[in-house]
Amino acid sequence: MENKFINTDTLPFCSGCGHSTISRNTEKALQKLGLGLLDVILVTDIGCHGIIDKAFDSHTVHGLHGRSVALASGVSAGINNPDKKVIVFIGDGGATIGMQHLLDAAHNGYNMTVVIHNNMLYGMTGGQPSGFTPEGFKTPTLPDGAAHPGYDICGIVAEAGAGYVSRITGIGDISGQLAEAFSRKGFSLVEVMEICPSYGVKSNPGMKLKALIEEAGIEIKVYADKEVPAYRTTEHDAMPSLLSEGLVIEKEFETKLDRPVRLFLSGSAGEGVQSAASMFIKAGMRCGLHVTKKGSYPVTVGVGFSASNLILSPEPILYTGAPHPDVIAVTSADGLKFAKKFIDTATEDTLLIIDSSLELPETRAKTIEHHFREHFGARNAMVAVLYEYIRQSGILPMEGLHTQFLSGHLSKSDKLKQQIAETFLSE
Ligand SMILES: Cc1ncc(C[n+]2csc(CCOP(=O)(O)OP(=O)(O)O)c2C)c(N)n1
Ligand code: SF4
Repeated sequence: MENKFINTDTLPFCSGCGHSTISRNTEKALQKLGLGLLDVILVTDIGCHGIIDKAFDSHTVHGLHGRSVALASGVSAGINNPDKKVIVFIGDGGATIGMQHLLDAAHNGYNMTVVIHNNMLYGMTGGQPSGFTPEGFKTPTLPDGAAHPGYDICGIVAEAGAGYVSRITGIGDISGQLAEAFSRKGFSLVEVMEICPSYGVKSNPGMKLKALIEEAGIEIKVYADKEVPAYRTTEHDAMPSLLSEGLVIEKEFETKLDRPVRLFLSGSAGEGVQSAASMFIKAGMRCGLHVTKKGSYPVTVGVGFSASNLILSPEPILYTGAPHPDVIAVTSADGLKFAKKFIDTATEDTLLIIDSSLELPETRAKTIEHHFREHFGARNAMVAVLYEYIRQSGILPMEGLHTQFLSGHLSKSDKLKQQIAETFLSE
């Protein structure tokens, strides 16, 4: 079977880790159900199991430890579409930390399937015991073994009102059991018993999963299988759309752009990088293009770098950000430092547009240098870079860019308007 959801043959787990079994069988189960990439939203938690999200080509959201169910509840209520499949991957550690969220999600019947990766310990941090560690099970930090049995989470969520709950052993083909849970509307949960070879087996030499489950009295069974009304967000509960009317920009101009173009703009906080980026993508929208913008800046938003990763494309764009931009624009020393990783890996096809005040780094990219800061001021350097790029590339009509510029707050400066007119519009 060819992979549809998982984009790699090399999963990021230790050899023999039960997380691999779950990931591979999730792929299989989703295919069995005929779901498409855009039908699935995978919400992952912190922990080894959570690092799978980069290998998943569907929508993914990665949250704080123990909070993936809470996040998924918001996602589920927000999209309010039972035909979309929200899947939560969480460890036994995360499920211990966020148990209340599990109860609430089950109680409210939020549309999601939670897959608990129960390897009976906190894997990523070296094997501390969780609330699910069975009595007598040893971990690196609990060499004498757990003093109490772990929580029976299946019994607890079934009691809280979940429609479908099962505990299974994560060995062999478990795609059928996963598909059963994925096919349910409302809240469903599968607890998969598995092992962490790196810490679980090491602390319990000779351990066999099936024998351990049996000796600990952990029941492998379906705990709940009933019709429960799924949660529906009512108009009263619904949040107003985040898509403000002001963001609807009608097509006014034609463009000759026939393939995606990815730009990485990198400058300093407070120097208008984000505003310039917004102006540019809105100009793209005026030309009927699809656009994305992903901003990056330190949490201390007033200092350091400010960068924006843009994509403009004649086709719909299914992601934000681009690891290999076609154009790198750098207007300050902070920006140069932050853009280093892109400049270092640039190819002969990349265009680097850089302010002349900066030391030109070694790069394979074609380079345009200009005194943007000196001529336009630090605050307007990135706008000028984008005008220069349009002048040289012609990917958008200058008229489209200028119309957007005049409608935005950047154009409030008469001096800048005049400089732009003189430099870019005079020919
Ligand atoms: C609130 C919080 N506490 C502790 C941590 C540190 N931490 C990161 S991963 C992890 C262990 C994860 O264990 P589990 O959820 O069982 O997943 P696994 O690694 O076994 O897949 C811990 C404790 C954290 N990131 N956040
Ligand atoms: S440390 Fe354990 S849980 Fe983490 S990937 Fe390795 S085997 Fe799996």
